[in-house]
Amino acid sequence: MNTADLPVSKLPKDFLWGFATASFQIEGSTDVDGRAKSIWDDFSKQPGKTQDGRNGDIATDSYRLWKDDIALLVKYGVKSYRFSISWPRIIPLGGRNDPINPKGIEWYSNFIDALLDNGIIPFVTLYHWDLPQALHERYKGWLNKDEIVQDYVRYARVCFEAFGGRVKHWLTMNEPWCISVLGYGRGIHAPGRSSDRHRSPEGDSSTEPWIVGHNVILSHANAVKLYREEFKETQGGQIGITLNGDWAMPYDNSPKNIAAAQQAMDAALGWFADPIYLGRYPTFLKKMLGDRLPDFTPEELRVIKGSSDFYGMNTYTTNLCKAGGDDELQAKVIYTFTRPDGTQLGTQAHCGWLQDYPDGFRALLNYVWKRYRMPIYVTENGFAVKNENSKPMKEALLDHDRVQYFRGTTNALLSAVVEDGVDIRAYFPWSFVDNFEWADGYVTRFGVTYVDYETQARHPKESAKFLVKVYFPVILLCCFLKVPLATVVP
Ligand code: GBH
Repeated sequence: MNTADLPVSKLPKDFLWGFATASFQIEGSTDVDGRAKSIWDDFSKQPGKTQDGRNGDIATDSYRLWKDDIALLVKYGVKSYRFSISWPRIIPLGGRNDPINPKGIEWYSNFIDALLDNGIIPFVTLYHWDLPQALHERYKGWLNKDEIVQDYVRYARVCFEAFGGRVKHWLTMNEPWCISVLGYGRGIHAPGRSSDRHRSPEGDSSTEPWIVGHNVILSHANAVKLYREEFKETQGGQIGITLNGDWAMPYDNSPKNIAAAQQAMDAALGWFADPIYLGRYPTFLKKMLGDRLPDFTPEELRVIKGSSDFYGMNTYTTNLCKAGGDDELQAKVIYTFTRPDGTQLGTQAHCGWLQDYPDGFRALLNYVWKRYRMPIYVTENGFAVKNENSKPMKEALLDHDRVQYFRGTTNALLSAVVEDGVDIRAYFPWSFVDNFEWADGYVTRFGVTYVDYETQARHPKESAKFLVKVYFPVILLCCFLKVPLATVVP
């Protein structure tokens, strides 16, 4: 390509990059310093809920080893670090009239200070799935609109007051789709509600996911309203939400499969992005659910529309979509990785839902940019190498498939910026360290750093070296020179 023909787009000078984690997946120390239980503590201890029967009691021990974690981030030279705050450490019983735990505040306060002392910008998620158990017991948590919105907003207020002088990048929620569908539809995440009585004694998968999604949107939007009205002027930060969404590609060129792919986008990503950025639920979702999809009042819509300063994107893979099936939780679409000619879309990861397909990432970035016209922060993106867990550590450190994955995605990201003109402002690979992978327990590893769970020792994998030594510097250079990555690194 003639570089003179390229658009002038480049990454902004303050482009943020670093790695991402979440409190329950790394912290451990679940019963110290006044923390109370989250829904994941109990859920992960019920028989059969995690693949290896293990839980988050120790995880990567990051609550105790936080200084080591920061030292490693410094060694990696990251510009920013994305982590989440544990609600049950800040307000153990969760509610708006429940006491605040000074020890919880103190821990995150020290952590944030240490990041800043080392020149690392904190990028903070308020809610990455660890709801205080007390709120679930008291009133069924996210199912109860009148209670949860007020309790969440109060929790957000406590965090803005305690940390907002230092934290300038806030995410209200991580992946409302997972909260709703996996927690209240499939029942494979806490609190494990589902119509499937083999899985769950209670729940209704035909209504609860959409009630929960609705209440998560309202909680998010009201926390943003609070931030903008009472904190933004003095603290000057940005606040938004991050959505999971994988690229949905038609299985073939038939009109019904092209329509199926759009349905899949509407029902997964559009479910949350359309109300938040466009002010309405997608038509397809309304049609599929009828009055099982709650309505927003006009006042609520005024709070919701425009309630995110950016588009937070978590994305991992691409699905080929075929019309058919009656699974509403999957938009009545059948997903596959096998093309019509029998070949696979990409390299298979350790987990069934993930294959490596960088063109899909570029297509998704373009789709989101065209549809919502918001600056994009990629807050998660990563790969689990097949059988990495059962390899000896030395072999696991040579995570070739993950290196390939990041080679592809960083290249795709750069093409989206430089060639397509998409406005991308951050990139956070998931994850900084191997960690508690929810229903997979410790069987699936997503880290660029290997964690030896016997000793808790951290060992950088090839992918970490690759990202910090080769790709991130090169990406910045390419953006400066406005040339595609491939011209510099074949
Ligand atoms: C992220 O979600 C999470 O934010 C993060 O905490 C987690 O560690 C990371 O993924 C890696 O898994 O086959 O029905 O079980 C990513 C979005 C959406 C990916 C649901 C897995 C599985 C659907 N996830 N998907 S199912």
